[in-house]
Amino acid sequence: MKYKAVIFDLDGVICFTDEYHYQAWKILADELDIPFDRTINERLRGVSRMDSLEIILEKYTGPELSAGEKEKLATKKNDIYRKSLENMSPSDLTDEVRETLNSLRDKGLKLAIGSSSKNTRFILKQIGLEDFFDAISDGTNITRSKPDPEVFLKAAEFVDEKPVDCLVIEDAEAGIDAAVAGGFDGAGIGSAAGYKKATYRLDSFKDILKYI
Ligand code: B16
Ligand code: MG
Repeated sequence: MKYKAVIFDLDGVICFTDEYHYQAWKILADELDIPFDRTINERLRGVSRMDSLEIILEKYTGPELSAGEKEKLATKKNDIYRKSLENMSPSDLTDEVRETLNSLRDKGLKLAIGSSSKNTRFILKQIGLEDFFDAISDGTNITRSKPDPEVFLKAAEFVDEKPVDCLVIEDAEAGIDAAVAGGFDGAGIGSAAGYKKATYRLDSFKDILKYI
């Protein structure tokens, strides 16, 4: 096999919480009279909560916001988002993802999560994968957001493998950039499928099996 471990991004790869992120940011943006649409939302993929807020505030024209007010806005968005997550269940995991993960495990690969989200463990619990992965690197153990490679470097360290022996699966261009910056091969899926910096293009999750 070409790799010893696979590091999965979470939102947009294992499950689809991206729509919930969009809906929650949209409520906040509307309240602040900020133009916000799905094109701007694409820029938030893989980006941390506070960095996402800064992107949304680029079009804000109201009175200047203090750091504390920005924290409050981010918390408000997260409260709305968490309410949506409460409705998630193991049925939000597709058969294709479940079967592919099991095949990769059967082949002896180490499997890890590399997500910017501070809600990672809650989401994994909701979809019934809380005990599945060998390691979880997420927004709670990093100080720099993708495209910085920190989250993936930590994931590789947690499974005790070198970046060159790990394949990163990502739906965000910022995530593929992070993989490249860390010395990982990166497979792009969804929004990152056609990204030129990706080592592989995944038209479907099960395509991972072609490249390991
Ligand atoms: P949270 P990923 C990312 O997850 C999302 O793509 C991004 O939209 C979000 O802002 C970020 O997590 C932080 O999420 O607010 O839950 O900490 O794609 O890296 O799994
Ligand atoms: Mg993602």
